[in-house]
Amino acid sequence: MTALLEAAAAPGTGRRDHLRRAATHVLLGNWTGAATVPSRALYPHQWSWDSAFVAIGLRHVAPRRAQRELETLLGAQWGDGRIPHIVFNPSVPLGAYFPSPDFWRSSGTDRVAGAPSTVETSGIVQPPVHALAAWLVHLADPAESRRRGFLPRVYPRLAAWHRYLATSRDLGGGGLAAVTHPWEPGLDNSPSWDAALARVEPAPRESFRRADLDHGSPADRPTDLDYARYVRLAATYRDHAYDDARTPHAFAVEDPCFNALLIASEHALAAIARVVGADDGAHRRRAGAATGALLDRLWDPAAGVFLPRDLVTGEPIAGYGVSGLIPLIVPGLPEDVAAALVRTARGPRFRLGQVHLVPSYDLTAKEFDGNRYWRGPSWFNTTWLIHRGLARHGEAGAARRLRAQTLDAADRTGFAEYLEPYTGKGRGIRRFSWTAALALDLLHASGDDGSGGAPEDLSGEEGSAR
Ligand code: 2M8
Repeated sequence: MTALLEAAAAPGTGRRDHLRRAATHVLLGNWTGAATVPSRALYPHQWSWDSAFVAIGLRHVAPRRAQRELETLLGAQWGDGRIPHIVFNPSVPLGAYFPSPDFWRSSGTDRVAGAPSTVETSGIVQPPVHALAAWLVHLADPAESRRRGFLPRVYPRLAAWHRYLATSRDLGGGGLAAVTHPWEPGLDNSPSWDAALARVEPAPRESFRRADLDHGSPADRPTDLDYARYVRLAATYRDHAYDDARTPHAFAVEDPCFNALLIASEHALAAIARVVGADDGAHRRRAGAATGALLDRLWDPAAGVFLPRDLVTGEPIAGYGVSGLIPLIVPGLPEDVAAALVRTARGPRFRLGQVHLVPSYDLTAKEFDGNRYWRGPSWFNTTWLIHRGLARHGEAGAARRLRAQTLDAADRTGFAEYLEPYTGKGRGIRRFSWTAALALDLLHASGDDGSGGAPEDLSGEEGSAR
Protein backbone atom coordinates (compact mmCIF):
# COMPACT_ATOMS: atom_id res chain seq x y z
CA MET A 1 0.00 0.00 0.00
CA THR A 2 1.36 3.46 -0.80
CA ALA A 3 1.83 6.02 1.96
CA LEU A 4 -1.08 7.99 0.56
CA LEU A 5 -3.44 5.00 0.55
CA GLU A 6 -2.39 4.21 4.11
CA ALA A 7 -3.13 7.79 5.15
CA ALA A 8 -6.51 7.65 3.44
CA ALA A 9 -7.34 4.49 5.36
CA ALA A 10 -5.82 5.53 8.70
CA PRO A 11 -7.98 4.88 11.76
CA GLY A 12 -9.47 7.64 13.90
CA THR A 13 -12.94 8.94 14.53
CA GLY A 14 -12.44 12.63 15.35
CA ARG A 15 -13.29 15.50 13.04
CA ARG A 16 -9.64 16.04 12.24
CA ASP A 17 -9.17 12.38 11.33
CA HIS A 18 -12.17 12.62 9.08
CA LEU A 19 -10.84 15.75 7.39
CA ARG A 20 -7.37 14.26 6.99
CA ARG A 21 -8.83 11.18 5.34
CA ALA A 22 -11.17 13.16 3.12
CA ALA A 23 -8.38 15.52 1.97
CA THR A 24 -6.11 12.58 1.27
CA HIS A 25 -8.87 10.96 -0.80
CA VAL A 26 -9.16 14.09 -2.93
CA LEU A 27 -5.43 14.03 -3.64
CA LEU A 28 -5.51 10.31 -4.39
CA GLY A 29 -8.39 10.83 -6.80
CA ASN A 30 -6.62 13.68 -8.59
CA TRP A 31 -3.27 11.86 -8.93
CA THR A 32 -2.47 10.85 -12.51
CA GLY A 33 0.54 8.63 -11.87
CA ALA A 34 3.17 11.36 -12.06
CA ALA A 35 1.44 14.48 -10.75
CA THR A 36 -1.82 15.84 -9.40
CA VAL A 37 -4.44 17.64 -11.50
CA PRO A 38 -6.18 20.58 -9.82
CA SER A 39 -9.52 19.02 -10.77
CA ARG A 40 -10.37 16.04 -12.97
CA ALA A 41 -13.09 17.96 -14.77
CA LEU A 42 -12.14 21.63 -15.05
CA TYR A 43 -8.33 21.46 -15.00
CA PRO A 44 -7.26 18.01 -16.25
CA HIS A 45 -3.51 18.75 -16.60
CA GLN A 46 -0.66 19.72 -14.25
CA TRP A 47 -0.61 23.38 -13.19
CA SER A 48 2.54 25.02 -11.90
CA TRP A 49 1.61 26.78 -8.66
CA ASP A 50 -1.14 24.27 -7.93
CA SER A 51 1.50 21.54 -7.88
CA ALA A 52 3.67 23.50 -5.47
CA PHE A 53 0.72 23.86 -3.07
CA VAL A 54 -0.18 20.21 -3.56
CA ALA A 55 3.38 19.16 -2.67
CA ILE A 56 3.20 21.29 0.49
CA GLY A 57 0.20 19.24 1.65
CA LEU A 58 1.26 15.87 0.27
CA ARG A 59 4.57 16.03 2.19
CA HIS A 60 2.71 15.22 5.40
CA VAL A 61 1.19 12.00 4.13
CA ALA A 62 3.42 10.89 1.25
CA PRO A 63 6.75 12.76 1.16
CA ARG A 64 8.07 10.77 -1.79
CA ARG A 65 4.99 11.55 -3.84
CA ALA A 66 5.41 15.22 -2.92
CA GLN A 67 8.96 15.09 -4.31
CA ARG A 68 7.67 13.41 -7.47
CA GLU A 69 4.98 16.08 -7.91
CA LEU A 70 7.64 18.79 -8.05
CA GLU A 71 10.08 16.76 -10.12
CA THR A 72 7.45 16.04 -12.77
CA LEU A 73 6.84 19.75 -13.10
CA LEU A 74 10.54 20.57 -13.16
CA GLY A 75 10.97 17.90 -15.86
CA ALA A 76 9.01 20.20 -18.19
CA GLN A 77 11.27 23.19 -17.57
CA TRP A 78 12.35 25.13 -20.66
CA GLY A 79 15.97 25.71 -21.69
CA ASP A 80 15.74 29.37 -20.65
CA GLY A 81 14.74 28.32 -17.13
CA ARG A 82 11.02 29.06 -17.25
CA ILE A 83 8.64 26.63 -15.58
CA PRO A 84 5.52 26.52 -17.75
CA HIS A 85 2.18 27.17 -16.13
CA ILE A 86 0.63 23.99 -17.58
CA VAL A 87 2.22 20.63 -18.35
CA PHE A 88 -0.22 18.79 -20.61
CA ASN A 89 -1.23 15.19 -20.09
CA PRO A 90 -1.06 13.58 -23.56
CA SER A 91 -3.83 11.13 -22.72
CA VAL A 92 -6.39 13.90 -22.18
CA PRO A 93 -8.40 14.83 -25.34
CA LEU A 94 -7.52 18.22 -26.85
CA GLY A 95 -11.04 19.58 -26.36
CA ALA A 96 -11.04 18.95 -22.60
CA TYR A 97 -9.26 22.21 -21.78
CA PHE A 98 -8.70 25.45 -23.64
CA PRO A 99 -6.09 26.61 -24.58
CA SER A 100 -4.81 23.15 -25.49
CA PRO A 101 -1.35 22.09 -26.73
CA ASP A 102 -2.25 22.86 -30.36
CA PHE A 103 -2.75 26.49 -29.32
CA TRP A 104 0.55 26.85 -27.43
CA ARG A 105 2.64 24.75 -29.86
CA SER A 106 5.50 24.64 -27.36
CA SER A 107 7.44 21.72 -28.77
CA GLY A 108 8.17 23.31 -32.17
CA THR A 109 11.88 23.02 -32.89
CA ASP A 110 12.39 26.72 -33.62
CA ARG A 111 11.54 27.88 -30.11
CA VAL A 112 14.38 30.15 -28.98
CA ALA A 113 13.32 29.71 -25.41
CA GLY A 114 14.12 25.99 -25.54
CA ALA A 115 10.81 24.30 -24.80
CA PRO A 116 11.16 20.56 -24.21
CA SER A 117 10.45 18.35 -27.21
CA THR A 118 9.14 15.40 -25.19
CA VAL A 119 6.22 17.05 -23.45
CA GLU A 120 3.67 19.72 -24.43
CA THR A 121 3.35 22.77 -22.20
CA SER A 122 1.95 26.27 -22.16
CA GLY A 123 4.45 29.10 -22.68
CA ILE A 124 3.54 31.42 -19.81
CA VAL A 125 4.45 31.02 -16.13
CA GLN A 126 2.83 31.16 -12.70
CA PRO A 127 4.00 32.41 -9.28
CA PRO A 128 7.30 30.88 -8.11
CA VAL A 129 6.19 28.93 -5.03
CA HIS A 130 8.39 26.00 -6.04
CA ALA A 131 11.61 26.50 -4.08
CA LEU A 132 9.58 27.19 -0.96
CA ALA A 133 7.61 24.00 -1.62
CA ALA A 134 10.79 21.97 -2.26
CA TRP A 135 12.31 23.16 1.01
CA LEU A 136 9.14 22.35 2.97
CA VAL A 137 8.95 18.93 1.31
CA HIS A 138 12.56 18.28 2.32
CA LEU A 139 11.89 19.34 5.92
CA ALA A 140 8.96 16.94 6.20
CA ASP A 141 11.30 13.95 5.84
CA PRO A 142 14.96 14.99 5.56
CA ALA A 143 16.21 11.39 5.70
CA GLU A 144 14.07 10.32 2.75
CA SER A 145 14.98 13.50 0.91
CA ARG A 146 18.71 12.82 1.41
CA ARG A 147 18.36 9.17 0.47
CA ARG A 148 16.80 10.14 -2.86
CA GLY A 149 19.14 13.06 -3.45
CA PHE A 150 16.05 15.26 -3.79
CA LEU A 151 17.61 18.66 -3.07
CA PRO A 152 20.77 18.18 -5.19
CA ARG A 153 18.50 17.19 -8.10
CA VAL A 154 16.06 20.08 -7.86
CA TYR A 155 18.48 22.83 -6.83
CA PRO A 156 19.97 23.60 -10.29
CA ARG A 157 16.51 23.68 -11.87
CA LEU A 158 15.08 25.96 -9.21
CA ALA A 159 18.11 28.24 -9.49
CA ALA A 160 17.65 28.43 -13.29
CA TRP A 161 13.97 29.27 -12.79
CA HIS A 162 14.80 32.16 -10.50
CA ARG A 163 17.52 33.37 -12.89
CA TYR A 164 14.97 33.43 -15.71
CA LEU A 165 12.61 35.57 -13.62
CA ALA A 166 15.39 37.88 -12.45
CA THR A 167 16.71 38.50 -15.95
CA SER A 168 14.26 37.92 -18.81
CA ARG A 169 11.29 39.03 -16.69
CA ASP A 170 12.78 42.17 -15.15
CA LEU A 171 10.95 44.16 -17.81
CA GLY A 172 10.81 47.28 -15.67
CA GLY A 173 14.54 47.19 -14.94
CA GLY A 174 13.92 47.80 -11.24
CA GLY A 175 14.74 44.38 -9.79
CA LEU A 176 11.24 42.83 -9.79
CA ALA A 177 9.78 40.15 -12.06
CA ALA A 178 6.94 41.17 -14.38
CA VAL A 179 3.93 39.11 -15.41
CA THR A 180 2.83 39.44 -19.02
CA HIS A 181 -0.58 37.76 -18.94
CA PRO A 182 -3.35 37.82 -16.27
CA TRP A 183 -3.00 34.02 -15.98
CA GLU A 184 0.59 34.45 -14.78
CA PRO A 185 -0.10 35.94 -11.33
CA GLY A 186 -2.74 33.20 -10.98
CA LEU A 187 -5.44 35.75 -10.00
CA ASP A 188 -6.85 35.62 -13.52
CA ASN A 189 -9.71 38.09 -13.68
CA SER A 190 -8.88 40.26 -10.67
CA PRO A 191 -10.23 43.81 -11.05
CA SER A 192 -6.60 44.87 -10.59
CA TRP A 193 -5.97 43.87 -14.22
CA ASP A 194 -9.07 45.52 -15.73
CA ALA A 195 -7.47 48.74 -16.95
CA ALA A 196 -4.33 47.07 -18.30
CA LEU A 197 -6.38 44.35 -19.99
CA ALA A 198 -8.78 46.88 -21.54
CA ARG A 199 -5.91 48.06 -23.77
CA VAL A 200 -5.65 44.60 -25.35
CA GLU A 201 -7.42 44.07 -28.67
CA PRO A 202 -9.74 41.05 -28.11
CA ALA A 203 -9.24 38.02 -30.36
CA PRO A 204 -12.25 37.34 -32.61
CA ARG A 205 -14.87 35.48 -30.58
CA GLU A 206 -15.21 32.74 -33.20
CA SER A 207 -11.47 32.00 -33.11
CA PHE A 208 -11.65 29.91 -29.91
CA ARG A 209 -13.97 27.66 -27.92
CA ARG A 210 -13.94 27.83 -24.13
CA ALA A 211 -13.99 24.45 -22.39
CA ASP A 212 -14.35 25.86 -18.87
CA LEU A 213 -18.06 26.60 -19.32
CA ASP A 214 -18.69 22.85 -19.79
CA HIS A 215 -17.94 22.50 -16.07
CA GLY A 216 -18.47 25.87 -14.38
CA SER A 217 -21.32 28.35 -14.20
CA PRO A 218 -20.78 31.41 -16.45
CA ALA A 219 -21.63 33.61 -13.42
CA ASP A 220 -18.62 32.20 -11.55
CA ARG A 221 -16.11 32.39 -14.41
CA PRO A 222 -14.34 35.15 -16.36
CA THR A 223 -16.39 36.70 -19.17
CA ASP A 224 -16.06 35.95 -22.90
CA LEU A 225 -14.49 39.37 -23.40
CA ASP A 226 -11.84 38.57 -20.76
CA TYR A 227 -11.13 35.31 -22.58
CA ALA A 228 -10.84 37.02 -25.96
CA ARG A 229 -8.14 39.25 -24.49
CA TYR A 230 -6.37 36.35 -22.76
CA VAL A 231 -6.25 34.59 -26.13
CA ARG A 232 -4.83 37.63 -27.90
CA LEU A 233 -2.04 38.06 -25.33
CA ALA A 234 -1.06 34.39 -25.36
CA ALA A 235 -1.15 34.18 -29.17
CA THR A 236 1.06 37.26 -29.48
CA TYR A 237 3.63 35.79 -27.10
CA ARG A 238 3.52 32.47 -28.99
CA ASP A 239 3.90 34.22 -32.34
CA HIS A 240 7.08 35.83 -31.02
CA ALA A 241 8.46 32.40 -30.07
CA TYR A 242 7.92 33.18 -26.37
CA ASP A 243 10.90 35.51 -26.60
CA ASP A 244 10.46 38.03 -23.77
CA ALA A 245 12.74 40.61 -25.35
CA ARG A 246 11.03 40.56 -28.76
CA THR A 247 7.38 40.30 -27.71
CA PRO A 248 5.53 43.64 -27.70
CA HIS A 249 3.98 43.17 -24.25
CA ALA A 250 0.58 44.90 -24.18
CA PHE A 251 0.20 43.67 -20.60
CA ALA A 252 3.20 43.94 -18.26
CA VAL A 253 2.70 44.26 -14.54
CA GLU A 254 4.80 43.92 -11.40
CA ASP A 255 2.55 41.98 -9.05
CA PRO A 256 3.12 42.02 -5.26
CA CYS A 257 2.08 38.39 -4.66
CA PHE A 258 4.24 37.04 -7.49
CA ASN A 259 7.28 38.93 -6.23
CA ALA A 260 6.66 38.16 -2.54
CA LEU A 261 6.61 34.47 -3.45
CA LEU A 262 9.80 34.90 -5.45
CA ILE A 263 11.48 36.45 -2.41
CA ALA A 264 10.23 33.77 -0.01
CA SER A 265 11.41 31.15 -2.51
CA GLU A 266 14.80 32.86 -2.87
CA HIS A 267 15.26 32.53 0.90
CA ALA A 268 14.24 28.87 0.59
CA LEU A 269 16.78 28.47 -2.22
CA ALA A 270 19.46 29.84 0.10
CA ALA A 271 18.52 27.20 2.68
CA ILE A 272 18.60 24.52 -0.05
CA ALA A 273 21.98 25.82 -1.29
CA ARG A 274 23.44 25.40 2.19
CA VAL A 275 22.33 21.76 2.32
CA VAL A 276 23.69 20.93 -1.13
CA GLY A 277 26.97 22.78 -0.56
CA ALA A 278 26.30 25.62 -3.03
CA ASP A 279 26.74 29.35 -2.45
CA ASP A 280 23.81 30.53 -0.36
CA GLY A 281 25.11 34.10 -0.15
CA ALA A 282 24.06 34.96 -3.70
CA HIS A 283 20.48 33.88 -2.96
CA ARG A 284 20.38 35.87 0.26
CA ARG A 285 21.67 38.95 -1.54
CA ARG A 286 19.08 38.56 -4.28
CA ALA A 287 16.30 38.11 -1.71
CA GLY A 288 17.46 41.25 0.11
CA ALA A 289 17.68 43.30 -3.09
CA ALA A 290 14.25 42.13 -4.26
CA THR A 291 12.74 43.01 -0.87
CA GLY A 292 14.17 46.51 -1.24
CA ALA A 293 12.72 46.76 -4.76
CA LEU A 294 9.33 45.49 -3.59
CA LEU A 295 9.21 48.20 -0.92
CA ASP A 296 10.50 50.95 -3.23
CA ARG A 297 8.34 50.15 -6.20
CA LEU A 298 5.10 48.64 -4.86
CA TRP A 299 4.54 49.72 -1.25
CA ASP A 300 1.96 52.48 -0.81
CA PRO A 301 2.15 53.71 2.79
CA ALA A 302 -0.94 55.91 2.46
CA ALA A 303 -3.07 53.03 1.19
CA GLY A 304 -1.51 50.53 3.63
CA VAL A 305 -1.19 47.92 0.91
CA PHE A 306 1.21 46.91 -1.87
CA LEU A 307 0.00 48.01 -5.30
CA PRO A 308 0.81 46.29 -8.58
CA ARG A 309 2.69 48.50 -11.04
CA ASP A 310 1.56 48.76 -14.65
CA LEU A 311 4.77 48.85 -16.67
CA VAL A 312 3.05 50.12 -19.80
CA THR A 313 1.86 53.33 -18.11
CA GLY A 314 4.57 53.29 -15.42
CA GLU A 315 1.85 53.92 -12.81
CA PRO A 316 0.74 51.98 -9.73
CA ILE A 317 -2.61 50.21 -10.10
CA ALA A 318 -4.92 51.64 -7.45
CA GLY A 319 -7.29 49.35 -5.55
CA TYR A 320 -7.11 46.68 -2.87
CA GLY A 321 -6.42 43.18 -4.17
CA VAL A 322 -5.47 40.30 -1.90
CA SER A 323 -2.17 40.19 -3.79
CA GLY A 324 -1.22 43.42 -2.01
CA LEU A 325 -1.41 41.70 1.39
CA ILE A 326 0.70 38.66 0.49
CA PRO A 327 4.08 40.35 1.11
CA LEU A 328 3.29 39.61 4.77
CA ILE A 329 5.08 36.32 4.09
CA VAL A 330 8.36 38.04 3.15
CA PRO A 331 11.10 37.34 5.72
CA GLY A 332 12.53 40.58 7.06
CA LEU A 333 9.61 42.80 6.02
CA PRO A 334 9.85 45.98 8.17
CA GLU A 335 7.54 45.63 11.16
CA ASP A 336 5.73 48.92 10.49
CA VAL A 337 4.84 47.70 7.00
CA ALA A 338 3.66 44.35 8.37
CA ALA A 339 1.57 46.12 11.02
CA ALA A 340 -0.03 48.33 8.34
CA LEU A 341 -0.87 45.25 6.24
CA VAL A 342 -2.51 43.56 9.23
CA ARG A 343 -4.54 46.74 9.86
CA THR A 344 -5.67 46.73 6.23
CA ALA A 345 -6.61 43.06 6.43
CA ARG A 346 -8.70 43.76 9.53
CA GLY A 347 -10.26 46.90 8.06
CA PRO A 348 -13.46 47.26 6.00
CA ARG A 349 -11.91 46.13 2.73
CA PHE A 350 -11.01 42.57 3.79
CA ARG A 351 -12.69 42.25 7.24
CA LEU A 352 -10.33 39.57 8.47
CA GLY A 353 -12.11 37.47 11.08
CA GLN A 354 -15.56 38.85 10.21
CA VAL A 355 -16.10 37.27 6.79
CA HIS A 356 -15.15 33.84 5.52
CA LEU A 357 -11.40 33.55 4.89
CA VAL A 358 -9.75 36.44 3.04
CA PRO A 359 -11.64 37.93 0.07
CA SER A 360 -9.65 38.23 -3.13
CA TYR A 361 -10.76 41.83 -3.67
CA ASP A 362 -11.88 44.89 -1.71
CA LEU A 363 -15.35 44.22 -0.25
CA THR A 364 -16.22 47.91 -0.53
CA ALA A 365 -15.24 48.36 -4.18
CA LYS A 366 -17.84 48.60 -6.92
CA GLU A 367 -15.95 45.90 -8.86
CA PHE A 368 -16.31 43.40 -6.00
CA ASP A 369 -18.29 40.30 -6.99
CA GLY A 370 -18.43 37.61 -4.32
CA ASN A 371 -19.11 34.80 -6.78
CA ARG A 372 -16.97 35.55 -9.79
CA TYR A 373 -13.62 33.80 -9.58
CA TRP A 374 -10.85 36.23 -8.57
CA ARG A 375 -13.11 39.32 -8.39
CA GLY A 376 -13.99 38.87 -4.73
CA PRO A 377 -14.39 35.25 -3.62
CA SER A 378 -12.11 33.92 -0.88
CA TRP A 379 -9.54 31.39 -2.04
CA PHE A 380 -7.70 28.82 0.05
CA ASN A 381 -4.18 29.36 -1.29
CA THR A 382 -4.08 33.11 -0.73
CA THR A 383 -5.69 32.60 2.69
CA TRP A 384 -3.03 29.99 3.52
CA LEU A 385 -0.33 32.50 2.59
CA ILE A 386 -1.87 35.18 4.78
CA HIS A 387 -2.10 32.67 7.60
CA ARG A 388 1.66 32.14 7.30
CA GLY A 389 2.21 35.89 7.23
CA LEU A 390 0.13 36.46 10.35
CA ALA A 391 2.02 33.71 12.17
CA ARG A 392 5.32 35.19 11.03
CA HIS A 393 4.44 38.61 12.41
CA GLY A 394 3.35 37.51 15.86
CA GLU A 395 -0.39 37.56 15.14
CA ALA A 396 -0.84 34.13 16.74
CA GLY A 397 -4.49 34.61 17.68
CA ALA A 398 -5.54 35.84 14.24
CA ALA A 399 -3.55 33.03 12.59
CA ARG A 400 -5.19 30.44 14.83
CA ARG A 401 -8.68 31.69 14.06
CA LEU A 402 -8.01 31.85 10.33
CA ARG A 403 -6.64 28.33 10.41
CA ALA A 404 -9.72 26.99 12.20
CA GLN A 405 -12.01 28.85 9.76
CA THR A 406 -10.11 27.53 6.75
CA LEU A 407 -10.25 23.93 7.95
CA ASP A 408 -13.94 24.26 8.66
CA ALA A 409 -14.59 25.77 5.22
CA ALA A 410 -12.62 23.04 3.43
CA ASP A 411 -14.59 20.38 5.26
CA ARG A 412 -17.99 22.01 4.93
CA THR A 413 -17.71 22.72 1.20
CA GLY A 414 -16.20 19.40 0.08
CA PHE A 415 -12.91 21.17 -0.76
CA ALA A 416 -14.43 23.90 -2.91
CA GLU A 417 -12.30 25.91 -5.30
CA TYR A 418 -13.39 29.18 -3.63
CA LEU A 419 -16.05 30.68 -1.32
CA GLU A 420 -18.47 33.56 -1.32
CA PRO A 421 -16.93 35.63 1.52
CA TYR A 422 -20.19 36.74 3.21
CA THR A 423 -22.14 33.48 3.12
CA GLY A 424 -19.18 31.08 3.16
CA LYS A 425 -20.92 29.03 0.45
CA GLY A 426 -18.60 26.97 -1.74
CA ARG A 427 -18.30 28.16 -5.35
CA GLY A 428 -16.54 26.81 -8.42
CA ILE A 429 -15.71 23.13 -8.52
CA ARG A 430 -15.34 20.73 -5.57
CA ARG A 431 -12.61 18.23 -4.65
CA PHE A 432 -10.13 20.91 -5.66
CA SER A 433 -6.56 19.79 -5.05
CA TRP A 434 -4.91 22.79 -3.43
CA THR A 435 -7.86 23.21 -1.06
CA ALA A 436 -7.35 19.61 0.10
CA ALA A 437 -3.55 19.89 0.22
CA LEU A 438 -3.49 23.14 2.17
CA ALA A 439 -6.08 21.77 4.59
CA LEU A 440 -3.69 18.87 5.19
CA ASP A 441 -0.87 21.33 5.79
CA LEU A 442 -2.94 23.37 8.23
CA LEU A 443 -3.95 20.19 10.05
CA HIS A 444 -0.27 19.52 10.59
CA ALA A 445 0.64 23.11 11.41
CA SER A 446 1.70 22.56 15.02
CA GLY A 447 -1.62 21.90 16.66
CA ASP A 448 -3.48 24.85 18.02
CA ASP A 449 -0.58 27.08 18.96
CA GLY A 450 -1.18 29.23 15.88
CA SER A 451 2.49 29.37 14.95
CA GLY A 452 1.63 27.73 11.65
CA GLY A 453 5.19 26.53 11.34
CA ALA A 454 5.87 29.74 9.50
CA PRO A 455 8.83 31.79 10.67
CA GLU A 456 11.37 29.06 11.26
CA ASP A 457 10.85 27.23 7.97
CA LEU A 458 13.49 29.22 6.18
CA SER A 459 16.14 29.08 8.87
CA GLY A 460 17.93 26.24 7.16
CA GLU A 461 17.86 24.16 10.32
CA GLU A 462 16.62 20.75 9.32
CA GLY A 463 13.75 19.47 11.35
CA SER A 464 12.91 22.87 12.79
CA ALA A 465 9.70 23.35 10.86
CA ARG A 466 7.37 21.08 12.74
C1 2M8 B 1 -7.17 29.20 -12.82
O1 2M8 B 1 -6.53 29.55 -14.03
C2 2M8 B 1 -6.68 28.78 -15.23
C3 2M8 B 1 -5.69 29.34 -16.24
O2 2M8 B 1 -4.39 29.12 -15.79
C4 2M8 B 1 -8.07 28.82 -15.81
O3 2M8 B 1 -8.88 29.67 -15.40
O4 2M8 B 1 -8.36 27.99 -16.68
C5 2M8 B 1 -6.59 30.08 -11.71
O5 2M8 B 1 -7.37 29.98 -10.54
C6 2M8 B 1 -5.15 29.69 -11.42
O6 2M8 B 1 -4.64 30.41 -10.33
C7 2M8 B 1 -5.02 28.19 -11.17
O7 2M8 B 1 -3.66 27.86 -11.06
C8 2M8 B 1 -5.67 27.37 -12.28
C9 2M8 B 1 -5.73 25.87 -11.96
O8 2M8 B 1 -6.27 25.66 -10.69
O9 2M8 B 1 -7.01 27.82 -12.52
